[in-house]
Amino acid sequence: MIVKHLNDIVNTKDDVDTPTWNSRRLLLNKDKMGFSLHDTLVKAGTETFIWYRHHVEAVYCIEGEGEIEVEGGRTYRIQPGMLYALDGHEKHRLRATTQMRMICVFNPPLTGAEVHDDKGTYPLLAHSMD
Ligand code: 9YT
Repeated sequence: MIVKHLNDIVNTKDDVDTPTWNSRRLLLNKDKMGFSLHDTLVKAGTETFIWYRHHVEAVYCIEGEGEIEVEGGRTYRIQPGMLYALDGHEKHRLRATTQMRMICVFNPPLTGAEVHDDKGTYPLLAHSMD
């Protein structure tokens, strides 16, 4: 059994900070759960273009407000209690009006090193268990 606290992650290599988001990676590929689990802060007033070409991701907002614009599709308001799941590798723009706190789950699990490349993509560093 694995037991961790957010405080064990903050200011370690599993606390990944970028200009638009700060991802505290609670469970990673090394934990062998088949998914990774992140407590992510999306910074107020930012926009991030994201395309998870190799991963599916579920995102559950627990604090803050913003929106997600799906390329070629709709824009959805994000507020606490809102979930979106990128089951089709959708390209999207994430905008935070206020700082948003998001619980993110990835399959395949991230290894911990990933930040978005110039195409908004994370490289495939781990493989799905299925
Ligand atoms: C919500 C979102 O996709 N933010 C970008 C960071 C990513 N979720 C991560 O690595 O935690």
